[in-house]
This record gives sequence, C-alpha cells and structure tokens, in this order.
Amino acid sequence: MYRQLRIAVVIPAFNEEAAIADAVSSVPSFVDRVIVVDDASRDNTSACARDADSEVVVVRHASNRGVGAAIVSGYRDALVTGADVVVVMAGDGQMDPQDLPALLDPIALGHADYVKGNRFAHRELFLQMPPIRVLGNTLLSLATKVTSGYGHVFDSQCGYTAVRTETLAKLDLDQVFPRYGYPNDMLAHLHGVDARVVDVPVRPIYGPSWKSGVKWHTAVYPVGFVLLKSWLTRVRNERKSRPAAGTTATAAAFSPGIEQESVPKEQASGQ
Ligand SMILES: Nc1nc2c(ncn2[C@@H]2O[C@H](COP(=O)(O)OP(=O)(O)OP(=O)(O)O)[C@@H](O)[C@H]2O)c(=O)[nH]1
Ligand SMILES: [Mg+2]
Repeated sequence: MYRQLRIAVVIPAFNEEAAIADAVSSVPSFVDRVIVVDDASRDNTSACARDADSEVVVVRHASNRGVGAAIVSGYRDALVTGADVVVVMAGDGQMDPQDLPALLDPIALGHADYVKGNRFAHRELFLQMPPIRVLGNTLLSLATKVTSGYGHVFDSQCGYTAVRTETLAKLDLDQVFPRYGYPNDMLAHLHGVDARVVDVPVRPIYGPSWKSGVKWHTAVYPVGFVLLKSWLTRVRNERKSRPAAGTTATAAAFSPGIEQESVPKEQASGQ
C-alpha cells in the first residue's frame, strides 16, 4: 500500500532474461502485486522473473504481441485483482524505483489520473540519453502534444507511468495501439475520457548494457501512421461526444469533462 492505495506494478518483458531479475527485485516493498508480462520471449524471461521473487505473477503471451499489448494484459490483471493504481516499469531496468513515489503522489493527492515520467525535466538527461534519442524523442513529443490533445505533456515515449484503475476502466483497452507508438496513442485515449495527465521528472537510464528493441522498420517508420490515426480518432470521438463551443452554461456545469479540461491540466504540468 502507498498512502492507502493498493499498488500494482506491470513489467512488460520480451527476451529480458539478463535484466528481468534486477527489474523485479528493485520494485519497492510497498507495492502489493507485481505482474510480469512475458511477451512470448524466446529466452528464460519467465523463469528468471519467478526466481527473483516467488510471489511475482507471470502472464505469458502465446505469441509476441508488442509492448503495448503486454501492458494492456497487465492492466487487465490489475483491474480484476483490485488495484487502485497501476504503474508500468520496463523489464529492461531503465526505470529508477526511487522515482516511484513521485509518480504516485499526484494520484494519491487527487491531482491526477495518469502520471508519466518526463526524463527531459531531469538534470541527467544529456549525461544519459544518446543524442539521437534526444532528437527523436523531442520530435515525437512535439507531435504528440498535437495528436493527444495534451499540450503541456512532454517526453511522450517515456514508459514510466502510473494510472488510476478507475480511469483505466473507462478506456477501451482493445483499441489502444499494441506496439511501438502505444504511449502516444494511450495519451489520445486518455484525453477522450478527460483524464488529468501530469508529467513528473524521472531519471533517464541508458547504462552500458543498454540494448534497445526499437528498430527502424518495426518502430520508427510505423509511428507516424500511429500518430495520424490516433489524432483522427481522438478528434472524431471528441466531436461526437462533446457539445460544440457556445453551449449553454447549464450544460457545461453538468459536464465533469469540461470542468476538468479547463482547470488542472495546465496547473499540474511538470514542464
Ligand atoms: N522491443 C520490444 N519490447 C517489448 C515487446 N514486448 C514487451 N517489451 C518490453 O517493453 C519494454 C520496452 O522495450 P524497449 O525496446 O527497450 O523500448 P524503450 O525502452 O521504449 O526504448 P529504448 O529507449 O530504445 O530502450 C522492455 O521491457 C521490453 O522487454 C516487444 O514485442 N518488443
Ligand atoms: Mg528500453
């Protein structure tokens, strides 16, 4: 428990036998449930996770479905097992467990529904993140401001996140993009349910053993299409579900979405 909240941590993992034990063991003891989603790894990821902690829950996909789909499988487990907040920490050890309270506090204090890490707000950015990643992440973050509707959010590719299960339950998780591009699409879906999103500084970690699964053909090229699709879907859905500008004050007063939109999103910005 953390501040009276039941916390679940989802760890998506694909061929992470070298890193998963450390990732699992590093989860703070206040976390109530750790769910490793083994995305059909061809190595011993599941066994290494269980060896690190016998209480860890391992969900295994029969075939590789992508990091987004792996996170959604973990979210589903957390929803049925009664967590209040679900955190995502990667299986490759790129997230610092010491940052976890900072991610949880805005939710515990009632200021946010979804909190994400912002490595660009951390002083170690240029010491850790390779320049090509700084450039790529900056461009994707600028594009995602437009496609997601969250103009105050940066570092869209940071996968270190915490979400209220109440908010998760409002989303159609089957519609969230399953592969690279997932975090960008997730933000657009969150905007559709008026979730309050907050960025907090987190430490970027690109150690000497860093290996990335991001490939030009599977990750970088498709992301443009994901962004376009996610923007079109968001705008279309929001047009359908929200009253047009100029709606009477009475209608706005009864719409919690409109109220949330205008108040805390900007205030809460970590930028
Ligand atoms: N690449 C990849 N990762 C997956 C997949 N399914 C689950 N994952 C996990 O998703 C997490 C993030 O994957 P990475 O490829 O490192 O992507 P990233 O950390 O966003 O990007 P980098 O900054 O390049 O490390 C890791 O814990 C992976 O093990 C998959 O199908 N492909
Ligand atoms: Mg990584």
